[in-house]
Amino acid sequence: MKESGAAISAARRLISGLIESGLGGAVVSPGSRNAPLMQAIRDAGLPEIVALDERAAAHHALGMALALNQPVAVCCTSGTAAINHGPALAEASQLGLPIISLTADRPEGAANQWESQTLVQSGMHAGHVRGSYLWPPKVNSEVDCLDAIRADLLYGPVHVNCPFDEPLYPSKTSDIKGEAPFSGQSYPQFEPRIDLQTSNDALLRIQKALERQERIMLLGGTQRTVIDTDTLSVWGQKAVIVGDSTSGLGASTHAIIAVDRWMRRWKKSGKAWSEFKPDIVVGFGAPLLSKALRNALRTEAVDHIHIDPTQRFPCAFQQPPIGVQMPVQMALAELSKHMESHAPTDAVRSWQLRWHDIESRTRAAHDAALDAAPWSDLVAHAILHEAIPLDWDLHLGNSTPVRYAQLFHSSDRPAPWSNRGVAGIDGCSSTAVGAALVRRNTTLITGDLGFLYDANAFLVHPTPSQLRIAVIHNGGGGVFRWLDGPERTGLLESHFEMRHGRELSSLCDFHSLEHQRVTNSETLRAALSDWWSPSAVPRVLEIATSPELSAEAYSMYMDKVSV
Ligand SMILES: Cc1ncc(C[n+]2csc(CCOP(=O)(O)OP(=O)(O)O)c2C)c(N)n1
Repeated sequence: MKESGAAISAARRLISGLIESGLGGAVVSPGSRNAPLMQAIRDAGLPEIVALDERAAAHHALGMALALNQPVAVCCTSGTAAINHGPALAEASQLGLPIISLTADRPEGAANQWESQTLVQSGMHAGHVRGSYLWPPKVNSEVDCLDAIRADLLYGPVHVNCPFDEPLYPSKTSDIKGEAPFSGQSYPQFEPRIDLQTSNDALLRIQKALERQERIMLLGGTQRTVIDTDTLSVWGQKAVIVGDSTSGLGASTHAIIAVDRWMRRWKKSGKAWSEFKPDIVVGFGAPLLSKALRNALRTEAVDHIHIDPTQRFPCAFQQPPIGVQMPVQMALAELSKHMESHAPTDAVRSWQLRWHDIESRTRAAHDAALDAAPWSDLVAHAILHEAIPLDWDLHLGNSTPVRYAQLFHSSDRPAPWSNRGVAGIDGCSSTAVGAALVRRNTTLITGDLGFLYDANAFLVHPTPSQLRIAVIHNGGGGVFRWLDGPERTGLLESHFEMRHGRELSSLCDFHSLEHQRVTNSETLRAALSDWWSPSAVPRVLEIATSPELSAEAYSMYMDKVSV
């Protein structure tokens, strides 16, 4: 057997170059072709976790990158393993998160030589990454390649395909001394990195555009930076602030978070949209949860400015926006300096008042509407949101959990997270596991289908003990009862909800997760009383509700808060 040669040294040069570019950790999945990368990661002492399922592994990396604010690599073997990085890369690309997919490959041409576990990997993720690279590079120098990767990581994920010739292993046993990383329940030690920032001169254009308009709406979808309260209070004076609880706008007491609820009351009020329509929208983040507001904003022309450090400038309101390529906090802070000197006119004040009047009436009706609700998803979410400790991060599953969370938002709590970039249910648990491994205190509220789908999230080493997962078990995809349509197909239970009848406790046993099941408000409250106390393994709280009653309770609540 040849001495480990080209492959391992190429892997070492790549990993050390990436570490110089700020790489903060890695998630590796078992395989042979990626052995050189695994050894290089370990030899470099890079904090790492091991995850079996590559789809989950890439989401773990996403959660880690999010919590660390630092690039995180995810490394796998060749073949379909590499395709499984796709969903998390797509999510990271929408939200500008720096994950690096390192896919080991057979040597070039192997796919045509009757080699197993081969497919075309070079450029396979091109539609969902900032850049696709080959390592070692063929055209540019390694230095140029690493520079290009570093530049791309400012804006989102990259894919590096690594065709490796054998040998893939060292000829003698590795002489690394000491414990393998993460044996027992030790945790990776990560150092947070300062945000990388860019700027451009579009601010001048945006300032001019803002000066021309009276009614300004600040509109935020999911993104990872929390906007500071000083900036928000300036915007609150001059603009109407609307955003998802995951938008970073939630610390503003002026912000309208549950805008779907607002829209219902407005529609029932009989008042014309023209009374509420903004002249200009300053938007950012992932697509807004509220389809109703997006549609209303499309009915008549509104100007649109869009802030996005990764240069994604959607044509959301029928005309191209003015794009501002800058971190959201930075752009909003810069603009707020300019806005301070412009006192709002009486017309602007009364426009703002109209929005806030509807919002405060809606909020005032909330408690009574909730009190009238029977045991249901709505009540379970209310109790959970009330109880989550302030020093625990909150992740939300991508179905009704993220939508219910809008109703229970509080400006005192840290902004929650949800994978809203492409809104898949496939990696919500894995993302929370990744975040918990570096932040430690993470609560996830998810649905039963999302939990079952991402069951491999827990095939990870180590598993974070400071993770709490509340699974709202309404028998399947409860969201399909919110939609007008599935019921009329006659396929609601079988094809939409997918009533599965599985015992979540079996899955928890399998993964050695603590499991408890509650079936009403009293048992839920009792279970939560010490749910967040220290534990050796993650805790799962299964909250059983009725799908029919849950749909009914939600619709009754919405009716009550909107009249
Ligand atoms: C990967 C992926 N597959 C399918 C969907 C479509 N989808 C959206 S919500 C949902 C049901 C989720 O059910 P559950 O997690 O139980 O949450 P609930 O609707 O009950 O809140 C499905 C299948 C998706 N968003 N992502």
